[in-house]
Amino acid sequence: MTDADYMRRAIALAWRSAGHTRPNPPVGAVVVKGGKVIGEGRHRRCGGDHAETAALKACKSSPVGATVYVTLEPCSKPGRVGACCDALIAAGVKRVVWACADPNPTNRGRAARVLRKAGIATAHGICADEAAELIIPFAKHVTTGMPYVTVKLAQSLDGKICDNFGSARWISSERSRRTTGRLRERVDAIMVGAETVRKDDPSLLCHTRRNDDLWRAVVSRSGRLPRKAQVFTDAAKDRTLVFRDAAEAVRELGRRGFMHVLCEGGLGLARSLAAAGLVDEWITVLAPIVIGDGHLSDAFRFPGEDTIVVSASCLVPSALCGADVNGASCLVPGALCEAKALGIERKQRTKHQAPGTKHQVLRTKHQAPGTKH
Ligand code: AOF
Ligand code: ZN
Repeated sequence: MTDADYMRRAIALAWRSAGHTRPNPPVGAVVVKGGKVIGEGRHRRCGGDHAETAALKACKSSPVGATVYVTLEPCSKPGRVGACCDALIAAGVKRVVWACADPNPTNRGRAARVLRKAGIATAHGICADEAAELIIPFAKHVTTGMPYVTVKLAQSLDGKICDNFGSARWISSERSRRTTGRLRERVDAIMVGAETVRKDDPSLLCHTRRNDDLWRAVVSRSGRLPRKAQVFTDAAKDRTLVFRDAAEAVRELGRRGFMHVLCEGGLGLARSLAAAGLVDEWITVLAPIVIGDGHLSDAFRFPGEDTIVVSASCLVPSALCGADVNGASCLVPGALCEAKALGIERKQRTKHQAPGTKHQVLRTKHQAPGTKH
């Protein structure tokens, strides 16, 4: 077993906490001695033990002289709980290995100095990219106070947005539903527009996670919403918030410590978020059907007119990518991008060509860094 093998174990542990730790990061740790794992742990919720402390407490034998693998740079300043560097020093470990630096300015870049001063060997950067994926929402929130916003919308091959759950249900496959369900597992709140609540009355909960910390946010300009809707009457009704304005909703969720917000429709809400520059990640569920009602449709048209969706699979955890077989839908990860950055001239567009269609993107001279087609 190598350092990377143990670190991957710690990363896997940390993923189990994703969606449950706000405003703290999901973190995992493994304690190894004599080539054996003697303890492992993860940060389960804010206010609870940090991963290192949980792993040290779980040790089956003495951690003196052990190596500790942790997905994030250990904290060195006490917060709600004591500093992990102090706990590691007190436990008598010999070496501490972490994957990526803590983006929190309070702790960032301090652990190596603190631990080395206490005679503990350190190493970092092991599986750094994989571990950084874990904390993308935390990193944004802790540095800006704003949540990381993922928009997920379903569309047909002819770019017809299927922005209500009723129609999305018949176009998306079992597998794509499972994959997007996995997305609900790791977010802090799910946001929808009022129309979605009126038309589809979704629960917006997740069947494969503990839902006691998953919130729902409904954006309704009028505030007129059906009082009998599931989000206002089910067991989780105390975790439903109503906002009048999309941008204000995102800001307020950030203030309340929400790190990752998933917008699941409708198109109007997605447009408002895009117009306010608040979309960090865009996932299209592409259903292998043509709805075709005579219009070339709206899937690629966004506020400002020069904003389009580009596919960029590097922007989302690789676990979320993947195409279905046998005619089922696939997920197309992407982001919003200025058309100009792709070298697309607006005047090139004809009436019958939606901006950002594959055809046009392929003709462009300059591609945005990191985009894949
Ligand atoms: C770690 N291991 O498991 C976590 C860390 O308020 P506190 O005391 O919980 O501290 C929160 C900060 O500690 C958080 O912003 C981040 O910098 C770090 N979180 N650090 O070494 C952990 N959860
Ligand atoms: Zn800590």
